[in-house]
Amino acid sequence: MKRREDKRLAKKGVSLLLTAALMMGLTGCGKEGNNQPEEGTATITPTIEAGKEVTPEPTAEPTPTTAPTPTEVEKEVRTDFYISAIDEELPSLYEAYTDYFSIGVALTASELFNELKVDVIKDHFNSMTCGNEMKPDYLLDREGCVVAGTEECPVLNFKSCDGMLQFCMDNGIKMRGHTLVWHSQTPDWFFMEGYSNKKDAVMVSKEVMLARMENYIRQVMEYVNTNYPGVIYAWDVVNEAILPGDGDADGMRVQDSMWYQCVGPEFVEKAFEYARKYAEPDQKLFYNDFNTYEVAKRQAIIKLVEKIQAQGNIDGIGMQSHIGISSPTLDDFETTIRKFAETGLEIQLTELDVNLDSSSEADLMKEGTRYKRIFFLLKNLKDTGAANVTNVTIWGLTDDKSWLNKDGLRYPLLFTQLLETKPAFWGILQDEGIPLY
Ligand code: 9MR
Repeated sequence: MKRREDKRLAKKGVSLLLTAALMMGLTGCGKEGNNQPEEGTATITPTIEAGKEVTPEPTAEPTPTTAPTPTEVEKEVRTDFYISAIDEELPSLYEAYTDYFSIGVALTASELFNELKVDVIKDHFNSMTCGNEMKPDYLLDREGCVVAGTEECPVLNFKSCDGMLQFCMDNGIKMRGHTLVWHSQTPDWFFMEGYSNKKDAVMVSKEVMLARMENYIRQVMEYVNTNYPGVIYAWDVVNEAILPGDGDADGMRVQDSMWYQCVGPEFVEKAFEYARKYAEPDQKLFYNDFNTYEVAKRQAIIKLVEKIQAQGNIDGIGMQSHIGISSPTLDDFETTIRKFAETGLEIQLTELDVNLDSSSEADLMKEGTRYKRIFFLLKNLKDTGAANVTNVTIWGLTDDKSWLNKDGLRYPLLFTQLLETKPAFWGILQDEGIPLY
């Protein structure tokens, strides 16, 4: 604790010295401190134009005559973006957006054993998503299924996510339930007779699979809502079911989707029907997908959600938003949000991160700008009533833990491995030190 305090004071000292130096007009070693213009005279800054120095006409702007107060000094534009996030004086991300949307973070269960991380999580986030712990491959208990032998009702086990749900309940953090029905991270044996994992296993009928789906959704919702009432506010009911060009006329994912192959395209509608049946009335039901700014994909998603909307079983669209430093363009991003919003559904950015293949200072600043612009856009869309954005979730806490680090580090998040803030953090806060363009 003492070390933290020392570090904070040391940093503060450095930044005050720097700002004081700037206010005094010192750029080099600081001995020509007497270069303030005389009272009331205008400043004249020489500029270089086409290779020669040009002295502009004096402006009428008077020079401030009084010394800045300490408060003014502290308001100087930030230049140091790497601040220990354990510093209690940092502005809170979620508090900054209270009037707009909740701010979430995806975590793994083990991160909650790190007390320093827990402090940072509680300071900055009021929404959480389990990165993996609530997915079918974590909840489905194959041994239990085989022993119980109930073909239509799988056996589940919640030990993977109990701790995370409890943490949220204890700390007043809401959770996005991620994810009920997905082609990925769902074992093949879930679709087989006798829950067999053998090579020659036979797929169950559509009717049995729909019964398994309903019982799966029912049990997840009943367990979570009974044991952790009020924690989950949104469910990703179906994840990534659209993949135009995969063999379905409506752009559904076919080739690697056991759900499509076993049940047919209507598995999505059925999932939402069951989810509505068992969800608490205030829990919002979402369709969630990536690359939503691709035109064909966006169109297919809108067609799909409008059908479910007509049945009264969906409340929102989740834009995962695993994006690059310049792609998609902000225009494409905005167009998608606006088009999704035209359905009247809520919009959430459910898995935001920015894939960066370098950690150079310039690139980390560009990343800060990327985050700043996205949040600036979202605020604006909300302010103008163009879109009902209700949550933005960052897909991870510290850079070292990102799912993107497969072939090397990707620096996509808001905090370094040492829990220091990055320019991305200050970008979200719309800090003046981060350029908007
Ligand atoms: O973050 C998750 C990572 O730890 C897993 O290895 C991966 C496996 O599919 O899933 C990651 O989360 C995914 C999310 O559940 C759905 N959208 C894409 C995310 C990144 O792959």
